[in-house]
Amino acid sequence: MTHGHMREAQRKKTMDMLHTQKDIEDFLDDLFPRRSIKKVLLVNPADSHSEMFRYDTAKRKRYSSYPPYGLVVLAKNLRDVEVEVKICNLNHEILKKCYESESSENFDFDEIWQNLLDQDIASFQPDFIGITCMFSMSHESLKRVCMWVSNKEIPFGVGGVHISNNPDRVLEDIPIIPIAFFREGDSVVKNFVGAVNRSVGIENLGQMALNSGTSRMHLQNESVPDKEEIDVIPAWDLVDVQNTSKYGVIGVFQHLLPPGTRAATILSNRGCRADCSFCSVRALNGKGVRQRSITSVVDELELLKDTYGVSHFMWLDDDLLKDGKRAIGLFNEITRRNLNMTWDASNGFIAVSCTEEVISAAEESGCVGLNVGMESGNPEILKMIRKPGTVKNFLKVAEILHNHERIYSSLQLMVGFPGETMGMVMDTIKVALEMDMDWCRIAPLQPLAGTPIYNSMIEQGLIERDKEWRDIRFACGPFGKQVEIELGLRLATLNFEEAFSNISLDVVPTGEQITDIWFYMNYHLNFHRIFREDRPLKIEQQLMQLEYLNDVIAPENGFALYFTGFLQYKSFGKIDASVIERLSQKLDSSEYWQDRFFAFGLSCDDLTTMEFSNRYIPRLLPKGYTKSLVA
Ligand code: B12
Ligand code: SF4
Repeated sequence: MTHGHMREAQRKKTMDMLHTQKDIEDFLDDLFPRRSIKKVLLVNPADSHSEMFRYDTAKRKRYSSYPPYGLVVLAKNLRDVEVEVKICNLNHEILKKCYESESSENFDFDEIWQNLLDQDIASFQPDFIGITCMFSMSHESLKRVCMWVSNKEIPFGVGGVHISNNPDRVLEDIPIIPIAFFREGDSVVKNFVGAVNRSVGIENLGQMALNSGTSRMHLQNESVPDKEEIDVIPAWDLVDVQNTSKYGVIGVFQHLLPPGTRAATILSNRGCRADCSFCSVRALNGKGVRQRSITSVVDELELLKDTYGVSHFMWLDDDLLKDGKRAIGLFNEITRRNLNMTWDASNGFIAVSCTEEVISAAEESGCVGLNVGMESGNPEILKMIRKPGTVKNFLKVAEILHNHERIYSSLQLMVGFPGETMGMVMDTIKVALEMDMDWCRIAPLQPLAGTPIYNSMIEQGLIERDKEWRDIRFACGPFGKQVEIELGLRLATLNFEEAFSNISLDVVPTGEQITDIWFYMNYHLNFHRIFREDRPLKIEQQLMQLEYLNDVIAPENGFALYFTGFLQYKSFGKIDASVIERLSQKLDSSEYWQDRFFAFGLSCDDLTTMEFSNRYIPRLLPKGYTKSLVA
């Protein structure tokens, strides 16, 4: 039997365990001999583990530092049933300690989180510990926290997107987890505490697995929180919201915010009307959208502003614009209450809902940045992935956004869908160039467990199910593969020009070619287009974006330095010597960047001669591509 087959057999054995109400009672009796939960400690593990965490990256505040929104929501629900709650945000504390440390020698990642967790457990004496995990990439961090907590003889459980998407695999790899909760936990935790405390019948338990190590009971009841249940203001007093954004990044529009801006997040709607085949939102939130009342949302913003001094927020919503009238009502209410906050929609808007009326109201209410989800410019791919919107819609939205220059508008793209040929990718590049948005956020497809595309790719043998968690890395972001390539920690194509120009239009690119195609798209859609930018406000925004890339997001990126130089030349007629010096050092010390600069016809000398000879003609095209790339 192969390893994979053994796991499959184990999965079947544990999943199918039949149980009676008495089995559940016995399980709870064993775990909670006093049958009492009065205090719950909620834990947010660090996003990464010690070997993945890079001190320098954290020091320049590049990692994400979000308030643990899921936990503040759960805390509010637990308080409603008289449970005392404490939140231990290990991700935040690690970033804070790194920021405060004088050097990496005085910084011990594991010691920091273990001590903090121990202190909270000792001082709070919880009856139950709930641990969250959002990303598969954070599995190892979750595992280490679970192992640590399992020595404390306090019952614990885990929940969140990662666990919901991979229930059995998580329990197989961390069998000491007694309880795994799935999907939205709002009502689930209340029923769970009630069942343990014998104030709620155990027949109400659901969305969880009770795991004894040798057997597992899956409790199937669903209690999706309804409109009233989501209409709550989370327990913000339990987290250090004043300082969260001080140590890291919230959203993708930080470059637009004045230094020191206090930022937070807010969730208004649950779920999404669409069902894109690569997205795991439906698996977590079910079908459709549940909308929170406008009053409750704006009350929460007022609280964040007045009590915690937050002046910028990011919507966590997957489909904020589901109902255009409501969205306009929401934005107008923010304007009417004169909150004087800015906001961004880093998580993206659905293109068809971005009408002139909606975008005007958004801008008026403080929107400074938004993403539009497009993913592909090829109609066949759009249909296959079930993306809402057509090429015509996308072009129309771009036209609307061009009338709102104050909003920095970006486009979300993906590459590497099954069956997607190089020719289809070129369609995406063409449409994106025509849309001429301020930035494109391009992600190679990462099939996520629990999504339709993941299942179909497993069936087609395109991916393996049992990949080790440790090997799971998303392509982009601070822990992503691309950063490692640019830092020289991962292998890269040696001769980019040769490799790229040999990709024919009718082939479906390999994984390695996708990395090069991503690079090509990033150059053309984000950097080369800057040569054509003439609008003064946009030049100002792009300079802020590039400087933020140079200092925080990607100091390893040669293009960001080159185009900072170009925009300085365009704005002021001269270029800072420090920019030229940094670029020259980078090119001298990196064969990778020398090769890429050569491939795109760029040179550090362009910044001293101030002649940008490759300004109009993109030098590199895939094999057989005869159309013009310039829009
Ligand atoms: C904000 C966000 C981010 C933020 C980080 C947020 C953070 N650390 O808090 C940032 C920008 C960093 C981010 C990045 C990415 N993200 Co993201 N992100 C989200 C988003 C939009 C909102 C998360 C959120 O706060 N939701 C609201 C709260 C209330 O929900 P929640 O935390 O899930 O909590 C509820 C339940 O899960 C449950 N629960 C949670 N914990 C616990 C614990 C217990 C004990 C119990 C009982 C219950 C419970 O109860 C809560 C209340 O109902 C979600 C989509 C979504 N709507 O969830 C995607 C999502 C989580 N992201 C996703 C993806 C794909 C990514 C990226 C790969 C994108 C990219 N291409 O780069 C990267 C990867 C980041 C990395 N580490 O490498 C995927 C899933 C990822 C996965 N399965 O691994 C999601 C689901 C979106 C999607 N399109 O499919 N993301
Ligand atoms: S529109 Fe966005 S959130 Fe909705 S299903 Fe598609 S990718 Fe997911």
